[in-house]
Amino acid sequence: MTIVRITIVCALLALGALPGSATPPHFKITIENGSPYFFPPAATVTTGTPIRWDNPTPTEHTITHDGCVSDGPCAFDSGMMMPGEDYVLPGLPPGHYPYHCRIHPIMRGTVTVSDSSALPQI
Ligand SMILES: [Cu+2]
Repeated sequence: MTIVRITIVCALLALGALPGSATPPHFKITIENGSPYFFPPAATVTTGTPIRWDNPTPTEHTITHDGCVSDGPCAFDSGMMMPGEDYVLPGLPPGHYPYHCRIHPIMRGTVTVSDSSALPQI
């Protein structure tokens, strides 16, 4: 019985480690202590691609769409991201999304989402 359980766990781990066709891989953006603060600062993804921001810095940050603090609409706002945390945004509709950090307004980046049929798959 134990061997069966171990086999199942190993199979599940193997499946989890492999990129699945149903779940597109994350596009990763890393928060940095210095300029440009978000790397890459200008990200281009296709619709349906989740975007993940990692915060390896020792500071709290937010990932806030500019629309959330101007006339809107507000497409996304991570809330407070503590050091070591990440924020995953599911796929966005096509568009241009400038964003910033509420705590450090000098931190700015953009996400451009293109129709997946218009760009070749990476
Ligand atoms: Cu910040």
